[in-house]
Amino acid sequence: MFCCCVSSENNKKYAELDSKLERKMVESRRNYPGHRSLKSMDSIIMKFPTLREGLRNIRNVFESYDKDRNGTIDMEELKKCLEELKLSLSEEEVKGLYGWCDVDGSKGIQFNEFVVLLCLIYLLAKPSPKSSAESREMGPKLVESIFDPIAEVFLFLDKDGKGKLNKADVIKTLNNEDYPFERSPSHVTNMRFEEMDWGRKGKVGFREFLFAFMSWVGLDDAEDYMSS
Ligand SMILES: [Ca+2]
Ligand SMILES: [Ca+2]
Repeated sequence: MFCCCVSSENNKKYAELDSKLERKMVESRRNYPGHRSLKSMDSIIMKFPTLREGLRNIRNVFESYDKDRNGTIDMEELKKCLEELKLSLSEEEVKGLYGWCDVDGSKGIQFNEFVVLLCLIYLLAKPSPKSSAESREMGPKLVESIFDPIAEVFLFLDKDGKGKLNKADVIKTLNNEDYPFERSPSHVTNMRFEEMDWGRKGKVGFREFLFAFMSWVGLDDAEDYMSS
């Protein structure tokens, strides 16, 4: 019974984070004009090698903060990491995001969860582009260079601009006659959407999108963490 209360408390917290992120994605349309220059899935696939490179850099960050080398980042390790990357959120918020991104419930953050967590913290903690203009240290630049383009892909797919992806729009974009996504038949694009749509609600938030997008981009060492 105790467990039950804790999980409904968490569910409430996660629902709040979900709507916060949704609002953030709506607001972000102004901050990321780059999504308007994306024309097709092809123009997105062209970015995959750069994104893969960025993910490799984040993997190095992950490994350098996993001090006890157990393959996961715990709360203490995360705090140090956020300090150095100059990403600031309240402790409460970081805890909420930590649980929200620990999707396998292992109580530790593996690499793919870490990428999502870092990206959400970056988006939710990010001040307006103008006020952050003076801080261009290596850390923030590393996260910007990978997460800004990924946010643009999401905004490109979010055709109605409501902060969530809806099935009809995504399938239409992936099946664009001029640029079919990997020339996939429609059942494959359907599957692509379902990979993201965990709750089977026909709507996908940025967090679910990120997990799926990382596997689309692929990593050389993807098996290391996908199978673990
Ligand atoms: Ca660790
Ligand atoms: Ca985990």
